[in-house]
Amino acid sequence: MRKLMTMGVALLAVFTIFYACKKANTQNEAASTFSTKKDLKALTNASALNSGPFVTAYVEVNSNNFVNPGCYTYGTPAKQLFGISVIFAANINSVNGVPTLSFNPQVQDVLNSGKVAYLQSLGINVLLDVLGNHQNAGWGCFTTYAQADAFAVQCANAVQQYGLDGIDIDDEYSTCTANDGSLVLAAAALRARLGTTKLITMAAFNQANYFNSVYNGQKLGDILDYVFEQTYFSTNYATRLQPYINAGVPKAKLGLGTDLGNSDQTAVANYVKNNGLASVMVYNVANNSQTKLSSVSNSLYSSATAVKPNCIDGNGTTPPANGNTSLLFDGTNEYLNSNSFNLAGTGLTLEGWIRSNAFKSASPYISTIMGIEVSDANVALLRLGDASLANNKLQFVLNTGGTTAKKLNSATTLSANTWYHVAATYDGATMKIYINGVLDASLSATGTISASGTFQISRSYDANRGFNGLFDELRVWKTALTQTQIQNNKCTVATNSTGLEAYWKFNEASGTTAADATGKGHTATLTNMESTDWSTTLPTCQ
Ligand SMILES: [Ca+2]
Ligand SMILES: [Ca+2]
Repeated sequence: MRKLMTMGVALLAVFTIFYACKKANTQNEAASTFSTKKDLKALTNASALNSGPFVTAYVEVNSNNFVNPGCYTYGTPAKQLFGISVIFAANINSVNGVPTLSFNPQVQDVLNSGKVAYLQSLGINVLLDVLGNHQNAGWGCFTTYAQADAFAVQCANAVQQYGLDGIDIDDEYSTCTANDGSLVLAAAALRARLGTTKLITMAAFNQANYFNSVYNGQKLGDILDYVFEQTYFSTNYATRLQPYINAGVPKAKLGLGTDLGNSDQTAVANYVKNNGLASVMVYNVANNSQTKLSSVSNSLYSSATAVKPNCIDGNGTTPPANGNTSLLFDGTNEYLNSNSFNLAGTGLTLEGWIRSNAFKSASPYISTIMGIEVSDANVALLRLGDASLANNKLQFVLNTGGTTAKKLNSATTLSANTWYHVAATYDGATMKIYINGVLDASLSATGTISASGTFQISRSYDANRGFNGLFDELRVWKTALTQTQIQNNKCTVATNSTGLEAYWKFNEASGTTAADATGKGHTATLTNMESTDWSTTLPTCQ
């Protein structure tokens, strides 16, 4: 059907959108992250999906901007409304009789645009819906594992190339002869090719017939992460879902769909919440969906849906072409305030990318990177300079007991206008500073960290200790990373990594807040700053 739209015939387009509305999409779950260097963008934010019912956006990208799911939030501080956003849709075409993964120009544009990485930077999992196209090829047509695997390889290559979080199986609009055993072959082949860190979901439309077949001891419901039921025209939700439950799909994998053209958003969300289902699936998220999305968020989270300023349809500067920005500080009164949290324990890492425009030229010669500083007895701070330290040397200040903080200074002097990856760790025995992944300095220390209070970036103690330059990829860990971990994850890291407490990617490109990609709520608020402080000057690794 996507193909038809690319023909640019208005009537066909209207028909197509109407027809597509019968359908919905999918979702997924599970998975964590990983990553080879090649695959850095393909971080899966799936851990966020496990904390309760989540909301899935299904976006018809022929007529809607794929930025929009990132614009809807709820709660205070604001959280992203969607856990998953699905690109609708790629196609399965028949090319010389071979099922072939195909992208129309609109889908190709989304894949190339940086919008995938942008939504991922907000903690949203991005999936590609793959749909039949009125040709003799489709998900339901495979009769052997080898056939299914040949197509699964194409899907896996696309996931790798475009940094996606997974594939949404959508068995519609194929003219092939379908058989009930095809889908379990397809899902098994996809799982083998994608591994367990990617999501595999299904948009299901009266298709419970596929769920009883067994391959290698597994049924379709065993392999899929989520099944999204999408016969929107019925409000008998129990009847819609029961065939899948009967075929072995656990409720915790089921999503229930609602079409924004209908008015049952509250009823669907209540049903999801009250029956332990995984997700509310929303078709079709557009630039004017706020009111109906509010019905969903009010039910699930007792909070209306808000819209970020200068975001809808990519207005303002969201997102930049490459889906990545950093943040520029002026060295005077500009800083970020996060919330108050407690770093007590015997493990800590503060790390990130810094690029100084100029080092502090007046006493106390301090340029703050980040941390908590309440007093000498309550401090965990990474900065440049001190009263008795050069203004271009790093200093790691930490209280691990008593009333005096320990201070570890770097041996290396930093240069202006140069990006450095800096990290400070404490493991209960030693404080260390790493620069560009190389151990630079260390100091014996024992005891439990005393650092509880407001976490700030480019500010500590008073207004005269701001940083003049750029920050990117700042992270706080309640564990001491090893040198290898620091070296391997300088550019990006899984948002659900063990011990990761706060993670600011600064990829918003606009607005007055920097999201905490961990989902732990440490949103940082830009203070005394301007929209021009979002910068496209980036560390070279990104
Ligand atoms: Ca960034
Ligand atoms: Ca500024």
